[in-house]
Formats: sequence, structure tokens, C-alpha cells
Amino acid sequence: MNTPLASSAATPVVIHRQDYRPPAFLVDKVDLHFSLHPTATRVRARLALRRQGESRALELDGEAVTLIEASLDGAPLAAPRLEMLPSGGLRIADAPDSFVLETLVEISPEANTELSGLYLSGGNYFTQCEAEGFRRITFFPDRPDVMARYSVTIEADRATCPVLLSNGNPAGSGELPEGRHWARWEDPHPKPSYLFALVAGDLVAVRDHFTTQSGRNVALAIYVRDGDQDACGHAMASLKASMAWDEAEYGLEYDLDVFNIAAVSDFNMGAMENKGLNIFNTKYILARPETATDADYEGIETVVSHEYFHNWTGNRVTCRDWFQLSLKEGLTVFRDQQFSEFMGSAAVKRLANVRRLRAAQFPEDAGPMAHPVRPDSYVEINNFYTATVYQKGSEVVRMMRELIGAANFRKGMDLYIARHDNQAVTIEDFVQAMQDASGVDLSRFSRWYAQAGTPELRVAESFDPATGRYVLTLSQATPPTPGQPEKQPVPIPVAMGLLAPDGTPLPLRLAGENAAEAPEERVLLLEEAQQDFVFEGLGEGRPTPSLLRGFSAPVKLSGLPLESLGFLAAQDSDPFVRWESGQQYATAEMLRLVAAQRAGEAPALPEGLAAIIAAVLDHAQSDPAFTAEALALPSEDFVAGQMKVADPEAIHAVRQALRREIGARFAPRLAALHDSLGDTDPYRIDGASIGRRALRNAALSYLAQAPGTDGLPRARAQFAATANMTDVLAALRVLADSTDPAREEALAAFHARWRNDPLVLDKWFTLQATSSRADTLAVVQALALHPDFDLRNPNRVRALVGAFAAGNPVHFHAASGEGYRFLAEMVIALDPVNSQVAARMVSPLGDWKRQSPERAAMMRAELERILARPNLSKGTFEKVSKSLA
Ligand code: 0A1
Ligand code: ZN
Repeated sequence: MNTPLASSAATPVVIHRQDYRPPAFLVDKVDLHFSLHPTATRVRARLALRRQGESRALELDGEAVTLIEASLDGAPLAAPRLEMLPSGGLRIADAPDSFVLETLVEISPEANTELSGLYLSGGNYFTQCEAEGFRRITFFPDRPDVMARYSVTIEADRATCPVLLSNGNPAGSGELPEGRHWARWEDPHPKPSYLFALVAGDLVAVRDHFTTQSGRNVALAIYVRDGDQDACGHAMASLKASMAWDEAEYGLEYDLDVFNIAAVSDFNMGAMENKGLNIFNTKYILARPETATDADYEGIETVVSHEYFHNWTGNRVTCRDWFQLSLKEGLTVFRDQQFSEFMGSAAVKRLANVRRLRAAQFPEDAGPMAHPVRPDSYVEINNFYTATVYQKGSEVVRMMRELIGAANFRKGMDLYIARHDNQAVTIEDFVQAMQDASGVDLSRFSRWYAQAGTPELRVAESFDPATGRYVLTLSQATPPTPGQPEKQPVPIPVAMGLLAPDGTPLPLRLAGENAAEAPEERVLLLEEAQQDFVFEGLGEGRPTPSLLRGFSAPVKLSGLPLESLGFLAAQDSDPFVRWESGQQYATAEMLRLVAAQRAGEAPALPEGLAAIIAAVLDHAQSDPAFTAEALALPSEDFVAGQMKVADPEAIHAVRQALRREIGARFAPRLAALHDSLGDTDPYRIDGASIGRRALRNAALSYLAQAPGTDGLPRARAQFAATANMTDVLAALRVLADSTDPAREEALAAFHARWRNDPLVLDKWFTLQATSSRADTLAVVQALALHPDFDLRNPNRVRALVGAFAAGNPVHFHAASGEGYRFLAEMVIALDPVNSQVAARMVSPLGDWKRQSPERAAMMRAELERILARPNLSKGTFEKVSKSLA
């Protein structure tokens, strides 16, 4: 049964991009006064409003706010001139051209389990206003194209709330009777309401400072709970490096006297770029070697830089409406990726980012929620903070830079910011700036923003040894996605080279070009559905094409024969192509073995794949980080994504069998790596050290799979050594996945040691949720009842439920359907508590079209069961109903 959005009992409104209208009234100035109280916070708002549209009716958004009083230019407002809207908002009929509206409302931070608006976490006050949370604080035109100057006064108990923070610069503070005190903040920069922030409570500051390129001194502070001061070093270092990099790379300097960050353990996302007062999930601030893994450290660097870079791309220049979300997110992800590539090993960072794009965005683009980077409609905007808007959006910016060149891209950025500073603009404005600065026509390129789905790029070749003429035929097709049955070709930049049979690069001379200028690498632009590229003067050996170097476009490449893939994996100069060719090779072989497994044939390690692994291991010492990436087999989900009908059990069996055989075949070399890559003293968190640990732990994990090796004793010893969390967790993962007698004891010891550190305890949950052991589903069900499990804490929910449903395909897709049922139960329980997180959890159930009819029926039944719940949030409703369609 199809469940169109329109058939729901309480039909949620679909918002369309084409319906955008400028706001009827603008707000020039906002004065807010907060009197903080856990259940009865009072917010007084003075808005200086100015009419710009035709209508004289002012409508303000509001949600879960109780109006106490309102006045217009000092005169009390009452019905019928003042009207409460069914949405929770407020309407004032017959407003003047310019006036001051004053409202007093009451809200309950304690009752706010949605974590949107003003809420309590561990007794402290935090806000989250993106996308539409400000309306849960006061009545306001809560849309990003209303930019205003804010002045904020906060009043609270000094004892419980010694720290009072908001956006901008500090502008006074003082004592009040009855143990209360106040502080005022003024933000000189006009901003949309989604960038408003307030933090108040018992926090301590870790301080530093930064001198900008023009010599201004900026006071930096990271606010955390007492006891966590020692865990802020990496976040602070990342912040300072980001500030310096944005000046060097883009000439962008920070623009306030202070830059504050506050960390909170209850947070719906990673972090938030509120002007001058970023609010972070503790996961992306706190790190000590004994509590945080290398991946955690890298996550901190990425997210701290991301939020900082938003100061210009997002805050100074913001989005006209939420359909333009990728204007700030795609661009800012691109900037944070550039920064990470600059800070570490560029090639390895690129691989990791591509792996993530393919793990999260490609399935989204192929599933029921597929949408363009700039969506055309939504029901709940919070459902569109997606891998498509963020990661694919970043790839689109990267391609644009590839097309117009780095220097023009920088000019385009300068122009974009000069033109649009303090404005709320669109993706078209950004593309226009790039086009004007470069002189390159980008009109066709804009299709990348409008069209959903991952283009498939196919290769065909023909070569004539007699003439040395090689024809590369590239063709593209994008599969249909919901609401977009027909697709047009998009311009695809294909960075490439040609290799001679001995692996040396060949000169790339296209027909009609001058021989003297033939480069060894170039970028072909595929603009049509199919194009031939004719290379001449190549001699008589058959060349092998190395395509999509550096992953020059977010497409699926196919059509290269296995032998070319094997050759490229061993020979190409481009690390991305080397890695990618190995992955493609492994994928093809795994698909073959899955088919064989279904026919009752036991999988065996193909010799070609063994040869690639042997070649990878030959270079292990020279580049451990790359080797670790290249040793990893494609994930079960990635393989499933290549099948018409997935078979989670067969895929799992094949992948495990290959891992066992690799462990056995290469045991001596893996053991030697595990011995030789032992940690250096002191513990370091740089690219080289991270790479060594990654390879060492990859070796351990392979060894431990193989019977007859000393992998498990090695894991036990590594766990007991408690050197750092990366090594401890890698060892514990190996044990947790095994039937080793030390398993239970190790898990219990880890829990006992870290039960009071929520971020580490999350790892304990995730480890068990992602285990491949036969009893995992029962363990996960029991963990949902564990006293340390808490539906109100998004990190904990993601650590258990998210990790299981999205990271454990073989158990999530258990033939009994119990994995599906577990997820549905969790979504149902979570929706009334935190609908944003609940809606995000729905995604794995949307994959039913790729499953067997039996599984698909069970998945649909669970979606139907969720949909039948009364009072479902509109976000969960949207995800579930679209997943069923
Ligand atoms: N703009 C933030 C992401 C973010 C979005 C929504 C949030 O609450 C619903 C919180 C954060 C970023 O890109 O980091
Ligand atoms: Zn962002």
C-alpha cells in the first residue's frame, strides 16, 4: 500500500522552494531579557520592526511558548487585534509601518526533551535554534532572511549559574538582590534567529587567545564542566589552527573580541555555529589519550574547524531560506575538508572522506529519501541535514573549483563575500559569483544542485596498436529518484592519466593538439550523455586508463576490466585510484563469491585479491595510514549496495571468510606489523602516529580472525596494556567479537572503569551493538534496558540503536525480523521524547526495496506500525511515509 503524504489524519504541510516570498516585516533590533528558571523561564523581547511587504498583518512564529503579555509601541495588545494562531504563533492585524513590539513569555527548559530551543542538560542551560528552535524561546519571524542586531541580558542565580553567555561581545554584568546576577551581551553583526545562543550554568573556562592578521586580539574560551579542563587541548589547538588557516587560505579574519565554545553532553547533532558562541556536543570537544580514539581526535579537528569556518560561510553570509542549506553546509564542509587535508596526509584524508560519502550519501541518493543538494520541498527541515546536503554539497563545490581553477575559485569566494556580506542569499548567488569571477559559464553545472541521484559513469575503450590511437568512450546516466523520473546529463570532470604497460605515465595528447604540450594528467569534461576522447601518439603497448583521480566527481565508475583494476591498484601514481581500484576489485570478487555462496559454494580468497594485498603490504612501512585504508575490505553495506537484491547473510559470510583467509595467509607479515608498529613514547596525535596505530590495529584484527594465530592473546595483552583508547578499543573490539574466554571479563572491566565517563561508555554500547556474534540481537535488546541506557541522551541512542541499525547489517536484517522490530520499538518510544533523533533513526528501514520479499514485507510492516501511532511527530511521519512510498 502506498501512503502518500496527503492521506495522513493530521496532514503535515509540505513546504515548496518555489513558494518562497520575502518577509512582510523586517526586524532591525532585538532586545532580549531572560530570567532563568528550570520550569518557568521568562523571556521579554523588544523587537524593532519595519514593514517591507504589502500586507499589514504581522505573523510571528511560536511553539511551546506561553504568552503573558504583549504591547505595541507601549500600548497593550489584546484580541481581536492580537490573535493566537493554530500553529502556536501570533498574529497582529493592522500593524504600523515601523514600531516596537514587546512580548513577555514563559517557557520550561526542564520539560524540553526535544533539545530544540532552551533546555537543561546536567542542570545547565543551553540553546539550539537551528533550524526552527528560536520560536520555542520567543515569538519571532523565525526564518533566516530576517537578520537583526541582538542585545541579550541574562539574569539567574549566581550560585547555580555563575556563567552567563550569549552571542557577540560582553557588555556589562552586575549583582541583583536574592543571590541573583546578570550579564549583557551585544552582537554588532546582524544575524538570523537560528544563530542565537545562550549558555548559563556552572561551567569552567579553558582560556587562550589569538592575534588576527590585522593584529586584533581575540579572547578564546572553551566552557566545560569542572574536571574536564584537561580534555580541551586538542579542541583549542584545532580552533587556533582553523583561525590561522582561514586567514591564510581565504583572507578571512575573525570579527568579534571573543570566541566562546560551550560543550554539552545532550545535543542533537555534532555542534552548532552560533555567532561568537559555538555550542558543541562534548563528543567533539573532550579528548584525552586514555579516553578518546584517534578517530575522536580527528572528529574534533574537523568539527571545530567546520563551526569556526561557518563564521563567514553561514553567519556573515547566510541562507535566504532552508532550501539553500547547502549554500552554507556544502561550502563549509568543503572548507573543513581542505583544512583537514592541509593538517594531515591529504591523500588519506581524501580516501576517508570518499569512503564516508559512499557509505552515507550514495545509499541516500539511491533510496526513498533521495533529494537534490538543493531540495525542492520538505515537511520537516530537520530531516534535510543530510549527507546529500553536506557531503555531496561539498563535492559539488570541489568540482566547481576543479572546473574554474584554484585561483579563480579564490577570486569567486572574495567576490561572493564582498557582494553578500550581511545578506541572506541563495545557491544561485554563490554560483553566479564563481561564474563572474572566473568567466566560466556554470549554467549547466547548476544541474548538480537540482538533480538527485548518483550519476553512473561508464567506460569503454578501443586501442589501435598500429597507429597508437586510443579512444576512451565515457557515458553517463543517472537513475530516476522519487519525483524526478527523467534525468539530464551533468558536467563531470574526470581527472585522468594513461599508464603504459610498465606503469609509466603516457603523454596525453588529444586529437588535434600539439605534441609538445602533452601533459601526463588532465581533466576531461564529460558534458553529454556520451563522448569520445581520442588520444594519439601512444606507441604500441595498450594503455590503461586511470580515471577519476582524487575522486574528481561524486559518481559511480564502472566498465574497467578486473585486470586493469589489479594493474592500477599496484601501479598508479594517484593514491585515490590505487585505493579505489583495489576496492573495486575486491567488490567484484565479493559479488562473485556471494553468488557462489548462495549456490552452496564455500568462499576462498581469490589469488588476484591476495596479490593486491601482498602488494599493499609491501609498502606498509612507507605509508602505514594508506596501507590501513587499502587493507580494509569494502563494507557489507557497500557490497549490498551493488546488488539488486541484497543477501545480508551471504555477504557477511563471504566477508568474514575472506578476512579469516587474509589473516591466515599473511599471518607472519601481519604479526610483524603488529610488533613493529608499537606505540612511540610519548603518545602523539599526528598523522604519522595515527597511521601507525591504524595499521597495527588492522593487522591485529585480521590476525584475530584467523584460527591458529596468536591474534587473540595479542588482543588480550593489548587490552591489558591500556596504552591509549585507540589501542584499547581496537583490542576490545576484537575480543568482543570473539568467543575468547577473556571476553566477558574485558567488557566488564571496561564498563567498571568508564561507567562515569559518558563518551567512553557510548563506545561500550557501540562495541556490543556492532558485534558479529550470534547473540548480538539479544544483547542489544538487553542493553536497551540497561540502567546506563537513556532515551533522552542522543549520543547514547546513537551509540546503541543507531550503531546497531546502521552498522550491523547481518543482525539488523535477522531473518526473524526482530532487528526491524527492535528499531521500530525504539523509534516509537523515542518520538515523543526527541522527534528529531527519532526521525533520523528511521532510515535503515527505508532500505526494504533492496531486500528479499520476506524481509521487505517485515520492514514495511514495521514502518506501517510506526505510522499508525497517534500523535507521530511530523519529522518521523515524513521519514516513515516517504520510506513506504
Ligand atoms: N549547522 C550545524 C548543524 C546543526 C543542525 C541542526 C542542529 O539542531 C537541530 C544542530 C546543529 C553544523 O553544520 O554543524
Ligand atoms: Zn555546518
